[in-house]
Amino acid sequence: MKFWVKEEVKKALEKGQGIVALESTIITHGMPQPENWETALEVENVVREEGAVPATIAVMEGKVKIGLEEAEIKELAKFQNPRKISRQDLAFAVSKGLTGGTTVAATMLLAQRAGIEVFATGGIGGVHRGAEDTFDISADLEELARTRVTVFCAGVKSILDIGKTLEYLETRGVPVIAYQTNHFPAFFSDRSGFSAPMSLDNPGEIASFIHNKKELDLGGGIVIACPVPRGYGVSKKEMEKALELSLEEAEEKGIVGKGVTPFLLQRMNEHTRGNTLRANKVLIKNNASIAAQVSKILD
Ligand code: PSU
Ligand code: MN
Repeated sequence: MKFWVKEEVKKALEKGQGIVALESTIITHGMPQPENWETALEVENVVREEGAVPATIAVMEGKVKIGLEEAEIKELAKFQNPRKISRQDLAFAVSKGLTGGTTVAATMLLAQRAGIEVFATGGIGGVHRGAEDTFDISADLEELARTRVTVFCAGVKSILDIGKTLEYLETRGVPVIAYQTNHFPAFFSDRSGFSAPMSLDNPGEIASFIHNKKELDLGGGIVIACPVPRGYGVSKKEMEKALELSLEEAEEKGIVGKGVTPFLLQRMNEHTRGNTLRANKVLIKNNASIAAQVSKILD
């Protein structure tokens, strides 16, 4: 058996309770220790406090896990050289008995397989700056085009090309909805300078949007972009300085492919003396809370 569904999640699926899928690359590659497991457990608690059931998804020794126990979250967080598992890597990780965090793309497709419709994360991947040369476009975007899961995030980080990411999502027909604002958020900051194509104001409106999209048989996912709570963002000036330095370092070190996002996240945190990590912790909990509220009222 390669596919394990945690008992608590199985029961919630049977009873039709609200369930929120959570990704695990943020644990293995997105945050340092001990914040990675502390935050993962806090996010699960936020979902529970809202009356829904969390399902952190990962691959442990080649087993696909839909829902991790607390001890497994800690084990994953402390694992030496975990894999970053996107759609491309999934069959390989299972075949080789590997352990790793699933990206937004892999978590979405596994959530759908398990019957979970709602998923919360910090930020999704997107079109990287300079993609016209590198072709570095996250598999998250293609997954959003093909997999019916609603992803709650805080937008996309300005380490990416936000304009091109929004264009790509439009081309692939993925609805992008900003929550309680017309501004498309930029992860660490509540505004990216781009406006969102659509905006919705409360969990009920989101649930009804999901319902109508299903009725229309449109397929594919939905992005719900929730701005980082007021007072917890990182100022544009601080961000841009840190980003410029981090991008230069990535180029000097020849970081490419899967390594780019984790490297930039780590360096930005160092350059901002922990401010980006602090924002990250707050925004992911906010996204999880909104996702949980919606998961409970889906029909
Ligand atoms: N954004 C973050 N933190 C993260 C990621 C994105 O703020 O940890 C992770 C997510 O798991 C996302 C992945 O799916 O990075 C995208 O990686 P890539 O760009 O290599 O597709
Ligand atoms: Mn990439």
